[in-house]
Amino acid sequence: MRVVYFSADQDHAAWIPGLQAAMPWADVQLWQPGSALADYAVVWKPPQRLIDEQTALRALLNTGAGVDALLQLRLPSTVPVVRLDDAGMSVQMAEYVCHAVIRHFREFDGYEADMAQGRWSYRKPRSRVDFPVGVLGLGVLGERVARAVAQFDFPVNGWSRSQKSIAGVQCFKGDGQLDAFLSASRVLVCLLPLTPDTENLLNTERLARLQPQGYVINVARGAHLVDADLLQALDSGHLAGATLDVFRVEPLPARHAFWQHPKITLTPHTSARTLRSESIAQIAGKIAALERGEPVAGRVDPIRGY
Ligand code: NDP
Ligand code: OXD
Repeated sequence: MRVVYFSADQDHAAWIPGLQAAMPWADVQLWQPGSALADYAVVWKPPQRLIDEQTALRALLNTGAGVDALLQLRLPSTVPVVRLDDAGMSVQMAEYVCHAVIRHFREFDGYEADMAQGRWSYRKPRSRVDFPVGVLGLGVLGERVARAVAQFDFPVNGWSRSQKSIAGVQCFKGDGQLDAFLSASRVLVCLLPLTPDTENLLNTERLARLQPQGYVINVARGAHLVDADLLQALDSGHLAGATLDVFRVEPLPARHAFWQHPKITLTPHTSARTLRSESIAQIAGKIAALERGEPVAGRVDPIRGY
């Protein structure tokens, strides 16, 4: 069996030996224009040329959870697309989001600023019932995040396409319940896949539905959020702040207004990293299962876009 690997930004010198060791039965090669036909392609943001040339693929395996970049390409409808599911990312997301929620709720950013000025001062304790957290997307990552936040006794809401039932989380579903979900939430966490239905979802109208002094945490994709609408909601005082890990253009352009905004905390798309050894083990397991004709988790539905 032949497997080709290509990534726009991962270190192929580490991935290829790792994939080869996990699949001793396969010949794993870096994809280059003109590479021999393979049975499987393991990819992150591949060029259209890889898809066009590799006409014998039995599956495309995405080395990330989000498939928005891959689904931009013209893909043959007969080749299944399989994404990473979890592979060590959900615990990282839970850490990141809990950290951002607690930092805001406990005003640790304010304490850091005070202490840096040599000021020893206390803030009035706030009540967590006044900080309901809404998680957009209750999939592999969103559900883990919602459960983790609920462990700190915050009221937690979740929104997904299909109805969910998660202990400690009030679950809303579909477009018809989005407004009710937003008005029940003060802190909003985005963990949706980027699809035509979710692009630009976080606009002026939706942000205005959040409770006053709302807070936005975007860890999904930059294009879920309308940048100018977030800035306006922050500057009008309706929103108290935002923590952003993902951006429409990455790296975030040097002149972007987010860099200097006093109410915005930035990180460089690092909330949940692809962990190489976990991901390779999962991908090798999925290829073996596909070869045996068994179903695999993380199979993407190209019509719904995730
Ligand atoms: P999943 O596919 O497991 O979950 C997606 C969730 O979103 C599901 O609950 C789904 O609903 C819901 N959803 C999708 N479309 C809609 C819609 N139109 N209306 C309402 N709900 C919708 O994905 P993951 O949890 O694994 O990953 C989520 C995203 O996180 C990825 O797509 C990626 O963009 C991002 N990500 C970011 C990383 C980072 O470092 N910043 C790292 C990894 C991922 P239902 O359950 O009903 O289908
Ligand atoms: C992913 C990501 O989708 O890293 O896995 O953003």
